[in-house]
Amino acid sequence: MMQRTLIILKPDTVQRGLVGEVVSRFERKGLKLVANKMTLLTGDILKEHYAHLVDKPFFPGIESFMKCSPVILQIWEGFGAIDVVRTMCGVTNSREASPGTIRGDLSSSYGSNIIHASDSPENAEAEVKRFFSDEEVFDYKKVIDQYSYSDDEKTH
Ligand code: IDP
Ligand code: MG
Repeated sequence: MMQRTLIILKPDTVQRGLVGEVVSRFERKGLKLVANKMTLLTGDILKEHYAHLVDKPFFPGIESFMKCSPVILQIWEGFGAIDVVRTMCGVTNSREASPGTIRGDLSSSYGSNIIHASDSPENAEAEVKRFFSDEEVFDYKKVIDQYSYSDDEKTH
């Protein structure tokens, strides 16, 4: 199924100059960038975005880290994109993430772990709406699209 997934390139990625490295991986994978912007996150939006963690003792640390620098927000589209991107990210704790994954290759931290990515269709839909208006998300064709998937995948 064609899906859209939301990612946040976290402050560590912007500060360490790794934005291009991560974006390049998604491009080479065959995913399509359909929305892209830089923003400074606020406490309110972080409490909503990380609602499942607000009561954890480490939440204040996450909040101040996520606000310490602008972040890059993007939406990537592709067949099964939500799971594809999560698999490419690796597990949450970068020290345990497999080599070859974004976190496994680029970070040695639990909190400063490069990237957020939607983890389910329901959350992807909510997160796309949380960070982007309809006019900021682009539906467009690329000439290469016809080579990126087999015919049965294109129809879904
Ligand atoms: P995810 O980013 O892999 O989906 P979540 O459990 O949703 O992981 O946690 C959101 C973010 O909160 C993580 O990416 C990480 O930066 C931070 N985090 C989660 N659990 C811990 C922890 O136990 N210690 C420090 N930071 C954590
Ligand atoms: Mg999560």
